[in-house]
Amino acid sequence: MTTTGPVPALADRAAACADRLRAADRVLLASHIDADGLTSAAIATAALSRAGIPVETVFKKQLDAAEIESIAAREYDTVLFTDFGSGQLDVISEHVAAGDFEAIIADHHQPSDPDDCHPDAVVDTDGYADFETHLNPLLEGINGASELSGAGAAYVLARALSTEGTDNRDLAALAVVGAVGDMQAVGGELVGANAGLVEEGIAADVLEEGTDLSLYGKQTRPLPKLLEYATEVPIPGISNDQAGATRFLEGLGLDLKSDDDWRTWADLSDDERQTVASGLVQRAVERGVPADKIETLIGTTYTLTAEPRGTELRDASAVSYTHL
Ligand SMILES: [Mn+2]
Repeated sequence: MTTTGPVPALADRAAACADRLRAADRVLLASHIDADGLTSAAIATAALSRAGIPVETVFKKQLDAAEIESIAAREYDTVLFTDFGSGQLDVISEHVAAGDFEAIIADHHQPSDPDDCHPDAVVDTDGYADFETHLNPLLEGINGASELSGAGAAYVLARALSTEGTDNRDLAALAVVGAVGDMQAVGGELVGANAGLVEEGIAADVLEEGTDLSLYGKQTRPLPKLLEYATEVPIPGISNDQAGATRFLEGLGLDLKSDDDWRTWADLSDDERQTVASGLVQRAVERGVPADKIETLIGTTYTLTAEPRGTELRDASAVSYTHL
């Protein structure tokens, strides 16, 4: 099966990494313990397991010489680093040159200076340390802070690990969670290579992109609380004002409860959401909230459609901030 993958510029690197992993009896996966690193590991372990490659995962707060030494002591022949590793190529290259393990790296951080690395293990790519199984957007002119995260790099690798049984496109939802968690959304929206991942997730039916209020807690918070606690764009008479938020919603003619339960944003019909969004924008304008602030009230949302309705697991930003 030949495919250029979701990020064509990284296709050759992804293929080299996938070939090396397929040749391994077992793989030790080391990943960063933050939202992007955890989703990176979830993507990589899923793809490796589906490809029939045994994998064990370890998480590290930071990857320093002592941590890399402890990884080498595990006596795995093949180590996959996700969401870190590029910036530690100086240390990793020493271990590779000593024959401690073969390294595969899927990362988006700035690689080490080649002069600091073991010359037998790395080459120089535009002043960055590099080698064959190094999957990093920066080495191909893609911005690693806004266009592809660690989870995105892991997803590109996962797509290259596709088997007869699966193309791994369902993992795009996790890649989007990682990118959002890595604060890569530009003006509330994923751009560049990240946008390609969103498209793959939509095509695989695991992701929906929409325009919506960009408030936290839309799936679970009672409506008055949703508005009361939404303080990133303070709206006079609503933000930090429970009675004011309730009065505002009642003034729009909404039913705030269904039976005895508070309704959430997720419970509203499209028409009701439109009513609330318009009402909020109108109130903000009337009370003199600056236009550039008001714009941020409405943003692009990424919904994980495979997750149950009414849980924060459906909302990519909520998953990043609360569950990881
Ligand atoms: Mn990251």
